[in-house]
Amino acid sequence: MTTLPSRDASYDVPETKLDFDAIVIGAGVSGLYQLYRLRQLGLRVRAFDNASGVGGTWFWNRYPGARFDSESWSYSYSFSDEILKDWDWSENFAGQPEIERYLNFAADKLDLKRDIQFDSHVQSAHYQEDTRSWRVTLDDGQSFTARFLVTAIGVLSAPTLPRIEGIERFEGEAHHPARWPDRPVSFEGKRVAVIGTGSTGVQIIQEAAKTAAQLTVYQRTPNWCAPLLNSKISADEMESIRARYPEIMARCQETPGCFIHGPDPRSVFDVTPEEREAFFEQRYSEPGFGIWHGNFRDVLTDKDANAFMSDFMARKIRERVKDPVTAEKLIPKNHGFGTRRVPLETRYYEAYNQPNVTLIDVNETPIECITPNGIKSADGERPFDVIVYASGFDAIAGPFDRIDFRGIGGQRLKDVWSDGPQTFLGVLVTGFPNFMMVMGPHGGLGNFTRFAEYNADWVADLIAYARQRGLTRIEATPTGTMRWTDHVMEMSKALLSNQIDSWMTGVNKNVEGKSVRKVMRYGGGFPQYKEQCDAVAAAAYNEISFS
Ligand code: NA7
Repeated sequence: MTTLPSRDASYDVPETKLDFDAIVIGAGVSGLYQLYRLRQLGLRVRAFDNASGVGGTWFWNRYPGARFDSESWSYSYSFSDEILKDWDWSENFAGQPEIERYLNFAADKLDLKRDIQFDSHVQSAHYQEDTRSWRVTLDDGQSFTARFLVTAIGVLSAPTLPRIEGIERFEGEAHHPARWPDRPVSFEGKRVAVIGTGSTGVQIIQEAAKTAAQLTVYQRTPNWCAPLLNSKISADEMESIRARYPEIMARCQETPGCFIHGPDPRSVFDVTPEEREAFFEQRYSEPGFGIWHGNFRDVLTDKDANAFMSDFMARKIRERVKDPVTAEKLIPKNHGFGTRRVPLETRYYEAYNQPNVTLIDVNETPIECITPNGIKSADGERPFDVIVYASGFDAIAGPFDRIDFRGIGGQRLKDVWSDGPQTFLGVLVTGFPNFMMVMGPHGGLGNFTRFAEYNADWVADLIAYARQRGLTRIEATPTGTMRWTDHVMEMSKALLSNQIDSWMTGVNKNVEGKSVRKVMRYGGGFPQYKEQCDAVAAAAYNEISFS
């Protein structure tokens, strides 16, 4: 257990001389809650966000078809009975407009907006040892100081465009889904191209296929997509959900991904082939991530077990896609089911049976360049009215790379993490005192709100602990960081997903230096993550040094 050093008066800075007690970067799901929690402690807090409104991911990703893949009611904030009581979800998997409304509703209910400065892009944040504070500077030159800095900048907030020559030359409409304009963009009767077939691409493709005159999908890697099976929620159903909120939230705390879906305790090999097939069919016919997070326990950890599931999914694609050549192109060959993020779909595969939809495999027919009129591939130029670059994000550590974070002695966070993140519990970084991350690298990943609430509570408790004792400097010890990093590496070994290129392993071929896989997230699941973090708090934050 760490013994606390006595207070060193020479370091005391009256907190009123700092602009704020705490600055939160980000006003999305995690930033809003963190702001609320810190304000509850009596801190003077300011949150900054790039956007002109709250919502983070759900502010920016306003593309047609954007919606939850988590059950709406399992993604709700759980901390406020009032919010749970007064908000009705209209669909089991709500669309972006409703989610954005929800986050505004929560922010208004808690009167959070008065402490959020919108349209404010944080450019740098530098630690100042003499005052044990952070100086945060915006790109317009405004600068603010605070004792504590909490990042709530998301894991998928740094969109990236494909590295294709000529992007700037295109004269039609071109958008990245995470920078979709705040006005309707119609696909009706247009020639539309979508580059990218991750979760975002899939949601847009199935939507654009309904009205586009011609939809051309440029696919580099197919993904294993599973049925979403969304449905409306009636008033009676909503009342029943509301009555079950305590049970739903408790259930989420028990599963690795904080979803209502947790793994079946059986192995693929414990059952007969008929039972296995029936189980896969059952999962395929149920809404949401059950097929991914509620599968046999070894599907995501054992290649042979995974092969059964991948084979089942391949058969489903062949059944649903009429043209056998197109079907084969849509079946992933370089990764097993669930080893990348599983896109949930609604008649996605059927879209390829429509005469207005064409699939181009860019491995066979590479894109050469973007022209003023469209896209030139190895087999010629296709003209388009709209190009959608559903090309993903510089994920997890990417948002951190985009802000000039500097710790003790001016060391840059980007340099400290050049070989991969090193954190304590995914929350603290040695060498960066009073700096805390909600949903940082090497923390948990899954149902975002569930993880974020836990993280933000832990951060608030840590700050409260320090303030109650008059301590003004919080830093993870090197041994703590080493222990956690080793533990994260150890927990990563079991997961097949860590052997595959995807945003979850930090790979983005459109970003310099991001082509090598790294362990980016904690693989032990939420119950174990919570146990580890709770244990540190219960041991008076051993492995953290205070002064
Ligand atoms: P993803 O899942 O990272 O998908 C990006 C897609 O864009 C993926 O299919 C990429 O192919 C493709 N891509 C990227 N660059 C190119 C180029 N140059 N040419 C062709 N195709 C390209 O991002 P999403 O936005 O779909 O989803 C991110 C998460 O947001 C999602 O998982 C949810 O959690 C919410 P690749 O696979 O790299 O071959």
